[in-house]
Amino acid sequence: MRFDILTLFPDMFGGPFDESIIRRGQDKGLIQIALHQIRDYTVDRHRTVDDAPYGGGAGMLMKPEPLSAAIESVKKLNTDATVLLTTPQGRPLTQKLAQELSLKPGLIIICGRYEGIDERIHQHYVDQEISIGDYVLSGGELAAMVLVDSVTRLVPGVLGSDESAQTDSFGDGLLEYPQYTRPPEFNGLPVPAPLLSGNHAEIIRWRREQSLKRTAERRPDLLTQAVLSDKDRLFLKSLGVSNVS
Ligand code: 9D3
Repeated sequence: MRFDILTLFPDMFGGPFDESIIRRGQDKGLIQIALHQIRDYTVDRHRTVDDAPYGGGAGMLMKPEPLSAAIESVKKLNTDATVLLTTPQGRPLTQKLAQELSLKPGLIIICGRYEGIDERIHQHYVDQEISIGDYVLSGGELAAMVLVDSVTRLVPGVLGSDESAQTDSFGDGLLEYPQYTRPPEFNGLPVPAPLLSGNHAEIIRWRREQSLKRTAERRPDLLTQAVLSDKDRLFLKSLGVSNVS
């Protein structure tokens, strides 16, 4: 998978992309990431990338010509790529969307800045607009990094077999159970007895119940979509939870 990222702040990407799984994906040749400074595609003396909105209002917009030139140029390097724009108005990023994007031949990601970009860039070039959640960021760069990270881990071969087994745990749509390592008592807190019992069936049951309890407490919205058994529903009912799938 090739990622081309168009941004006014390419230096922001150094840390996250030079470490850990994204680093490994690049080293293995499974992903390629190229950063492009949008300002390099200006032709005026002041290298202007922003302008005031027609109709007035606070703030500035990214002007269309440098973005257009940057996109046209990068499309030649990443043929058949899907063009994404990070924006608060976009489709919320979920594991399902990351899965879909991981199947694309390539991605071009435009990082929004200021109050947004000229609407004609959306119309001409953008295939999908993506948000990473309902909170306000200062620009699209951090969102682009989150997107690259979530997609990279799904590219076959990037994760080791140990790590990729973990990706499945999103599978039933429940939160993870609590986990413990040694020592058996820490700061007066014991490891729950079922985990020390050596009884595999008891461990499995305890973990499942903890997942269900946590999900009911913290993310009740997930229970309407979760894959549940009759036994799961019975346990949830014993907790007083009934609005489930
Ligand atoms: C006048 C309203 N503006 C400021 C509150 C709207 C606005 C414009 C640009 C708010 C944030 C931004 C910059 N954010 C992004 O570019 C962005 C973003 C986000 O803020 N939250 C979640 N996902 C994303 S993806 C890109």
